[in-house]
Amino acid sequence: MRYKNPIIPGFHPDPSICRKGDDFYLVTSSFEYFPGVPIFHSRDLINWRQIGHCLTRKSQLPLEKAWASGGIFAPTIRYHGGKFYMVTTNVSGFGNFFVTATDPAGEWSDPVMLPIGAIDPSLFFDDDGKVYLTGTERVEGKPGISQSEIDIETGKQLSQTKHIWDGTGGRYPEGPHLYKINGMYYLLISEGGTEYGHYVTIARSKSPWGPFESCPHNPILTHRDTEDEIIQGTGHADLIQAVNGSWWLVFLAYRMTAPYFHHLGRETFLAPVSWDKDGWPIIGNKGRVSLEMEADLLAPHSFEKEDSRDDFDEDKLKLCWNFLRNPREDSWSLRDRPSWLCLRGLETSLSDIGSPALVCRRQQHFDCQATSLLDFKPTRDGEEAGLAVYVNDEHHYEVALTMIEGERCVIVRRTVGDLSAIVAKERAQDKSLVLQIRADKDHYYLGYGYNKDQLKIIAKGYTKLLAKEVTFNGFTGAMFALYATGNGKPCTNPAYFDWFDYEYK
Ligand code: 6LW
Repeated sequence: MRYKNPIIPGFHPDPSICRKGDDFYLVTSSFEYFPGVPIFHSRDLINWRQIGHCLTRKSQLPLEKAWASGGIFAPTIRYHGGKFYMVTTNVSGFGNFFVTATDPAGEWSDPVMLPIGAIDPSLFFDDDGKVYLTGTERVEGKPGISQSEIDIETGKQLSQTKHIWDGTGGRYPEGPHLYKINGMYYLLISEGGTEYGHYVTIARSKSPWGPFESCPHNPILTHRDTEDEIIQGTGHADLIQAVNGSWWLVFLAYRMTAPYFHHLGRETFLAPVSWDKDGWPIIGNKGRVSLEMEADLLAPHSFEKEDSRDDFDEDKLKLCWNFLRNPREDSWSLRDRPSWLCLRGLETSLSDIGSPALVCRRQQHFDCQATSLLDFKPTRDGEEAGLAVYVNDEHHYEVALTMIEGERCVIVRRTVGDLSAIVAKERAQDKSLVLQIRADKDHYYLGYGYNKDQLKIIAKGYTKLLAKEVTFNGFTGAMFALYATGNGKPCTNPAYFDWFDYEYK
């Protein structure tokens, strides 16, 4: 049977997966966004539904100091002894820690701190009760994969941190996971860096400490040096075995819109795994994957399709919504005007590193459109509310209602690096506005109107100017954002959004 990749589209990098009975759970990294570490559930590895976040409290996820693409790097999720464990790194906060839960939908525990300086931490629970913490850290000056034994109740190290493998010679050996398969310890990592040179390698040993013997057909997965292949950057993988004994690999990759640009971020992909006669894994089509793949799939288990429209009728935000860093609780409300989202613009703007009055959701499709109805009465120049496609503080396009020289206007502003300009401006009537950003592979089209059926585009911009290749080492991807700002001073009036539509082809 055939299935489509990515299995979780849009900015969902660094996937890690575990299984409890017939249920699979998968987490991804979330960087400067709050809540952190979204968690998904599936019964067939193809259909996934978000069930929550692992980090929902500021005490678990302080992001005040998070730069663009700082915050939460790669997580690992494991299930052992009736408990779920999620371990990760807050590179802009308190470093490495894990949280636990009996219900993966949460709430998750307070952080248990880990005294290591790594990124990409992973946990392995051995049959003898020992627990190993594996990560990416220089040990005795050697870059590569590090490991120590820990007390899983306290996080305390029970051994020195040792260097256990540095891969096959690629730069940045990272993203390690240890497994025990048929009595052998397998160590899966990525090398080459999370760009076009990314690749997955594996090694094995009779001991969890090594020495590790490298797989003779490493790299087991890569798209480096491929031509005419829109899937690029394959790496950062995690192995999982289903109840029926079949093996699978989840990993990150990205889809280019054209050589060599991608703006949706690194997405979660799936490949079937077979094993050769010597007990080494073969991934997908001999280390290659595609947008449509053939596999002996598990029994299908689909979920009800999410509504494209959010009417903000509930007393809490849907799981798809995120804040930038830790939100000021007085900057947003679902109670101020029932069935409307209220955003109270702060001095913080979209081009500041901070937490503006903003909620955002991932753009998950090349061809899609985001639409929202706004009721806002700016009373001072600089007060602004609108709809943006946002990658970071230096890369965003927005269509917004503002006041300029005392006049109520609709504008489109485009910010790319150190260039920022209002590229369209029209007088606005004193009534609610419908704002829309439509996207195809190459452009965003920004427009407005006074009812959804009569919208007009007033500007457009290249998607590639919001691509990772332009945004300087961004680890995230395009987000559609509702926002309000006073651009240096708090707004006098709140902005109210009645509904938000995310539609795709
Ligand atoms: C992650 C590292 C990587 O921690 O990029 O692709 C870093 N892999 O393993 C951020 O996603």
